[in-house]
Amino acid sequence: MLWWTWFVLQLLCSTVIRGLQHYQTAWGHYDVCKSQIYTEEGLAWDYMACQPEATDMTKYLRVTLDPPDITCGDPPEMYCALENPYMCNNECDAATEELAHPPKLMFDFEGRNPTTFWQSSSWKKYPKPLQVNITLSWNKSIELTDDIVLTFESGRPEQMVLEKSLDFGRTWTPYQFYATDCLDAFTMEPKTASELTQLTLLDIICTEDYSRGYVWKNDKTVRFEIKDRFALFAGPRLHNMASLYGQLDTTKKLRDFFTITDLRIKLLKPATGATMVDENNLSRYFYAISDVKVQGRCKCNLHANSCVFDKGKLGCECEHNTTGPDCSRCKKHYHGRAWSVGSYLPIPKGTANICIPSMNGPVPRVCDNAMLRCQNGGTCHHHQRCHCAPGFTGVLCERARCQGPGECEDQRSGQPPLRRFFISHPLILTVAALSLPVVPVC
Ligand SMILES: [Ca+2]
Repeated sequence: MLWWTWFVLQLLCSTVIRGLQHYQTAWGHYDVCKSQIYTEEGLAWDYMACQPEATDMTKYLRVTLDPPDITCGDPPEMYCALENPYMCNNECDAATEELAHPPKLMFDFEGRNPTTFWQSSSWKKYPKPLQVNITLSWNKSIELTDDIVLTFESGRPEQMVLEKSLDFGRTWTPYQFYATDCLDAFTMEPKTASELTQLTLLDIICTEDYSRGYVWKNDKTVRFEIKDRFALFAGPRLHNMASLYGQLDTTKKLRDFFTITDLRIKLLKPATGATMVDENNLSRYFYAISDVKVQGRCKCNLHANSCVFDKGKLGCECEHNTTGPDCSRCKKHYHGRAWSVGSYLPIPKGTANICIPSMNGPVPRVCDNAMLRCQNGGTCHHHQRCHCAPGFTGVLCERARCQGPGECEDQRSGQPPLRRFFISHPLILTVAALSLPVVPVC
């Protein structure tokens, strides 16, 4: 009988834990930076790690082309189809709106028919290479959350490189190489993103998957596979984001891999279709891109849940007493401890790692009875210091005063339990409700 009870309890316990794990997978939105809670000392703030929602980042970029006059239409030019050199009805004229193909048409609303696209001038100077750099700048660190997708209106390039910068375009590193023949173009063995493992995730590969324009002329996209890389930690359908967040938390290299300030698309060789370039009809060879997708979010170091675009610049709306475009430092008078990035762990709220008031600032606003309350029965004195109740210490009286080994535990056990009632976060209410029956069983 005892054995049977033990078995049932174990079963119940593991079911509940599995249930909680299932719920946890749906958590981790990190969309709330703080919520008001009711403690025995009154209303106070509970702080959580938070980040802005992922969105279409192409709305906020600046595009530059190199060479700057590479866009077609000045002077007007007629283009022929790659597949049919006698079909030459593609006219580009920069002075006529309907016939112009400026760079902004890579980022306009999709779904128009016919599609709108940027187009380069043709390969008139063959055999001199036709090369174009397209640089996308955000002037702000952003974190990629989905695949980068380029859709070509022309054939996909035979050779190209996608590069990234983390320092506003001062230095560049490759993200991925693309070629019809990786060995020939870049002396690299061809690979695909699906061959990557947790150990090789940060490897820079050359892929032939997106360059076979002639054979696969209906496939017009070139990708940089962010989700395949996420899936190496979070599982094929990204159901275990907790695992990914755990990795991002502990591995700065991994976090930096998905963070950019700029992207550069280096178009090195246009689609030529056949093996030999037809020198008598070079207007068949050019680049044209109809759409660029970049999904991501502002990097705010888990200290902001919104990011605003003001006067042409993105900036985090920092919480947790932090400041700066990325919330990467403590604001004035809040240097009571070193700034620290927020943490995704523990799921689901993470750890806010807020900046706390300075001990010796010129105007040390330690407590204000609203956002910054003295804890554990302490009282705020002229906004400048907390008078702590006996047995407590710290800027906000947040710590038990310990004089010798074991004394803290005695003091804490002597205090009534600190009960917290979460009142402004329905998710946490759910968590609390789910957690309650678990404790006595497990
Ligand atoms: Ca377009």
